[in-house]
Amino acid sequence: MSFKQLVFSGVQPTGNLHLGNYLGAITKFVALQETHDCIYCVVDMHAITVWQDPAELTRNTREVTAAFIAAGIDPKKHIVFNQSQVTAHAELAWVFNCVARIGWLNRMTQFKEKAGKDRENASVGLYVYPSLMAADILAYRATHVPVGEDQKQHLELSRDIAQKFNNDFGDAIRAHGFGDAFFPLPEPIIQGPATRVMSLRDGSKKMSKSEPSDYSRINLTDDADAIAQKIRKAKTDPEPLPSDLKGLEPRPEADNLVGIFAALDNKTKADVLRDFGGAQFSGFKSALVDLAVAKLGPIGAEMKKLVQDHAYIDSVLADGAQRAAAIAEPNMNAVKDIVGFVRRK
Ligand code: AQP
Repeated sequence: MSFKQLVFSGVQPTGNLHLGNYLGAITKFVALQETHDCIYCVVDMHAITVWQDPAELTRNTREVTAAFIAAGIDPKKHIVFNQSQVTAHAELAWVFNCVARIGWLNRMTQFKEKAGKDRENASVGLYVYPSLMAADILAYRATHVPVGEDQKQHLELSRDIAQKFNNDFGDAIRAHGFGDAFFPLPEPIIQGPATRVMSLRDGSKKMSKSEPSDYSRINLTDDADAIAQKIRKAKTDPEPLPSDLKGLEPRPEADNLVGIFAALDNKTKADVLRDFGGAQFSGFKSALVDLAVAKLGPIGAEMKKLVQDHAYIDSVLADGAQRAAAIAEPNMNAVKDIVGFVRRK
């Protein structure tokens, strides 16, 4: 069965939105608007899988929404909303909790990293996070999901859940007239030179919201001085930049800065090395500061302005939620029929 192409993705409102989120996800969201119908979600229910201060959660939800709009997402042509306003996410996640296997969830590296050594004390929500993520995507029967490299494993699990649902309920799916498969197997879109932006302090760790050192990341709300300082202090090695990609392989910090430059300038890493091969880091970092300030400065300024306007942001989310629910609810009703739940008609 062929499914209408539809893009879905989400960002958690957990504060410190950074360059990794921007290059790995949000720039892809913006580009896909030209070719696809898109649904972009502020995933507040995912956020509470680890403790969130309630007032901060509200503030961060508005901030991610402002970032989407400031980066160029059009909430009128496409859909922007926060997850908790559409009940189908939680309803479908429960069904998927009963489809996914414990053995599948036990393999998830994000849970292992976030739960750390004190696993017994992690929330149940953190453990079943991937079921909710599958529900986010499949409530809309979305076919394409732009994400950073770190979400690849969760996307594979979403495909496994969709496949098992289609198999387990195959007879009912056919009986209700949906052909051989009710859910598409969603495809990740993980492309370009910055699918895994690394910490500016340590080229072996991903740039992350929760890293205590603010010097490890460029926040989207950083002003020009902060961007310049962080790039100038970024860890490097003493060698000049290499002239080809092979030369970047053993040099994670150099590789990261070249990848960031390439993504910000819409180029490949090879293009960047053609221009800067043999250059010292001081000169390359100055060019990167100019580029990052030119690209991120206007977005940060617009974000800060938009986020003040609670009435506008909340109206975008309410309108988006209404349009999202209009797609998700019929799908959820079909799932209930397929599973055999008696429902109010
Ligand atoms: N470093 C990164 N490089 C490229 N893409 C990244 N993404 C996240 N970090 C990088 C992508 O951004 C999208 C939204 O991410 P998220 O909000 O779901 O999660 P997060 O940024 O990983 O933040 P957490 O989990 O709140 O905090 P940390 O990282 O501190 O544990 C996703 O598409 C993601 O791939």
